[in-house]
Amino acid sequence: MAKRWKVRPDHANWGDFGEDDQVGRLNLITPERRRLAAQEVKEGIAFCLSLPLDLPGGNLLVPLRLPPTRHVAPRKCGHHFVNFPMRLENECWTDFSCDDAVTIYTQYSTQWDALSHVGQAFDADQDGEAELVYYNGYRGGVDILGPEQAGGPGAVHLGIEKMAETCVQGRGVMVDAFARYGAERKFIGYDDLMRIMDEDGVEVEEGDMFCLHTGWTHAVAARQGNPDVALLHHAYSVLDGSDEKLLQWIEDSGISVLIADNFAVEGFQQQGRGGEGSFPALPIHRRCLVELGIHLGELWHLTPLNDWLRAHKRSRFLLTAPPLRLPGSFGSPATPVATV
Ligand code: UVW
Repeated sequence: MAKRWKVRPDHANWGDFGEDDQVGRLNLITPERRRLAAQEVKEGIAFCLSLPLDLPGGNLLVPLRLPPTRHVAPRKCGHHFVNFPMRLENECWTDFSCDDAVTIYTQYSTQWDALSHVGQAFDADQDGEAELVYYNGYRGGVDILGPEQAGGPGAVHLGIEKMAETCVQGRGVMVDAFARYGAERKFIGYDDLMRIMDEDGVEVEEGDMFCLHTGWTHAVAARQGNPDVALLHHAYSVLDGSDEKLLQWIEDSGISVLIADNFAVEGFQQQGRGGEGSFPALPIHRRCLVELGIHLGELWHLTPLNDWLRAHKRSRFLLTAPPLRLPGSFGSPATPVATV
């Protein structure tokens, strides 16, 4: 089979984990690193890092993403499949049961972005024209299929199930931006991040699962399903993807995944560096998902864990956070568990 790419983007690690790799930096969570992560379990206290999946509520965050809807199976023997009397021919059992089906927009609430979530235009085959490429040179229209294509829509490669198969368990490290910036809409660059980490004595090592606590998700949850645009789009901190030093740190630090308790991890860019006409809206998405194979976790509920860690002068914990093993999906809800 012909190689998928001849040249890779400047910062890409394509091929470094194998020509056909589909999990990127998750390869850095080795058995030895997982063993070290388990040593962070000292009290045996566990935290659920997911919102209820019907939050934020409404669709003001991303109009196309809707809250979950529940359906029940068609009636059977005159009954809905809720409080359904289980029968054996004419004999009546004493059991009743309930089944349901749920339509979930995979990125509506606490979630992982799959490596198939974002691609970029790049001339990887050097034919003079940019094509749509994803991590490791996988292609839009070939590996990532649209609804009009046979077998689509879905990811033939880079689907979220590949992430699930790694189990997604390792050492989490918390950085608390909320303690510095509160509800201020702050674009956090490299210098800001390093200052927080220095002052709080946070160390990040290769393979660590990096978590940024901003307080946004906690504030959204407090609105009980009715958050407004001011909160959703104009409050609390986000990473600043226009800061090349921050992008370089993400690359050099060796973090395995990047997680935040906000929407999109980073703020949308309104203009290109140097005033270019076209530029990425979400440069961290590009560096992480496309170039380096770093999955992004978004809308996680980190505040209770963050507060516990801060009170106990700790920043590290065991994190277990598989997505659904849902073949071909571009993202997945998650119910991550942190154990301290
Ligand atoms: C977008 O798709 C804009 O970002 P996210 O990764 O938040 O889903």
